[in-house]
Amino acid sequence: MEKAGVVRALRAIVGGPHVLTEGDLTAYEQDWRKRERGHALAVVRPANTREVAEVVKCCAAAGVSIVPQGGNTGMVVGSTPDASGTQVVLSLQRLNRVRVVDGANLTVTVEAGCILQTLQEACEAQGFLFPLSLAAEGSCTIGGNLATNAGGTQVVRYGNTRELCLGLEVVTAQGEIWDGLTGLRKDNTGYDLRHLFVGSEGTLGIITAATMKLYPLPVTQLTAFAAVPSLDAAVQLLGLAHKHLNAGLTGFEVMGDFALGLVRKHFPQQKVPFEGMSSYCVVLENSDQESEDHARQQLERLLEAALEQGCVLDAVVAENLAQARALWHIRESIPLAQAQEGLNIKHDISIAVSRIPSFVQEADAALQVAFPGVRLVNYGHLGDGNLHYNVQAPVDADAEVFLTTLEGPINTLVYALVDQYRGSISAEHGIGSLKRDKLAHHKSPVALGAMRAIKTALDPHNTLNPGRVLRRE
Ligand code: FAD
Ligand code: 2HG
Ligand code: ZN
Repeated sequence: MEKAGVVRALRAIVGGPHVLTEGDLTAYEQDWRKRERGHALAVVRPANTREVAEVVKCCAAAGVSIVPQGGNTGMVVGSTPDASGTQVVLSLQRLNRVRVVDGANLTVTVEAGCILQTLQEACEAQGFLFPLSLAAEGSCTIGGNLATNAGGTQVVRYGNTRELCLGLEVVTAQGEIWDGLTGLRKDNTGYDLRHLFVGSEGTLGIITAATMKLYPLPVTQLTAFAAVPSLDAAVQLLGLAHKHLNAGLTGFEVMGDFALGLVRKHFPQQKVPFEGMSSYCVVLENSDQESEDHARQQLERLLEAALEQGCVLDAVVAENLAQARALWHIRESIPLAQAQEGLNIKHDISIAVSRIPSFVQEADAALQVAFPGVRLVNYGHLGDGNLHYNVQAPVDADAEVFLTTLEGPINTLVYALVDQYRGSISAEHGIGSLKRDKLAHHKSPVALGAMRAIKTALDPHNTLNPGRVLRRE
């Protein structure tokens, strides 16, 4: 079918106004990091699961490939079309209802295009916590979170999106609908399809709804911001925090001094504590079901022990919610400050927590020898062993030229070291197209073979997000 025929057929399914072919489509065609700008045959915005299934059938019959898209906040160029003008962007934005908050079973069933923050607020309004939290929560969608198995800042206590997911509704590459929304916590009836679709980045099926776990709202949440003398000390502090706070430890983030310097530079209205005092700072959170006094006592005991052991130089504990938000806001502003500073190279890596300090020491030294002047923006979810070990061009270099010439060699150096440490080259952002060719080098042939077999079995005609995660065959 020629292009006009496909557009006509799609309009018949979702209605004319929801098939976009003209005007400014930047929000759908360019990735958040501005790494690539594609061109879509059309952007299609179905209203419900049935329409998604019809759109998929229509595209499959016409041999048109589909790029599923949620909030388009992904970090690895996975949700935008290629430059061919032949792919349909299937936006889930209109499937945005919270279907049911089921307090009796501590679950929420929600449609894929629901904005994460909207979901958090809907659950909170009914007295429940939906704990997934990331700086993009005002624009990313729960479907995108599931498709990337997003992490964020509460993983140390609640796990990543996969661990929060009890069931899915999915439209397959053939346009069939799989209803797996039972919400059961135990169901060992063969292969768990949910785990195939979570983290599959739109390559195996289109997630249209999900049933997720809920938790009771904590009685209180206290946030501390601490200057630590070294990364080693941050790891030592993490050990103490586990011991003193146990399940109360709901966040533990590390931030290098250069990363915090970018926040000071680009968001001068924010008050970032401890300037010039230390090479790293930590933000940590204690959630408690007892009382604010209890939580404060626990936190103070932890910080006293840490000061005594020399793994904290100084610390502040937020006095109220506004102060806590301001401290978290500093951490959450780092990716935005980095974007303001210019194009950069991201390494979203995970390594066993105890080995992170020696990894960073080796990587910092090797990068400065091989690429003098590079600026290292190191921060992340230390509680999960997940660093954003990012590289910014030297101060007077052209960032675009820097990336074109040095991204490959810099990635090779960093990822070789990640392999030596038996780490992962993608802790939470996924593979998309940016890391696809690296995956082929860093994943075992056995695992890659199994992944290809799964893709071929579920999507034999490569309709769904072709060329993402795995190379097109
Ligand atoms: P999109 O970007 O639209 O899509 C991401 C991938 O999922 C694409 O491959 C797309 O095809 C696929 N997809 C989207 N929706 C569906 C669906 N319904 N069915 C099937 N496939 C689908 N990530 C983290 O893990 N942790 C963080 O702390 C974090 N912080 C961030 C902070 C900022 C400021 C920004 C900009 C991003 C951050 N991210 C983080 C990355 C990003 O927000 C997450 O990957 C998020 O889960 C993507 O959701 P989205 O709705 O924007 O998905
Ligand atoms: C975060 O933790 C995000 O802030 C973004 O995962 C990381 O920009 C990055 O490198
Ligand atoms: Zn992150």
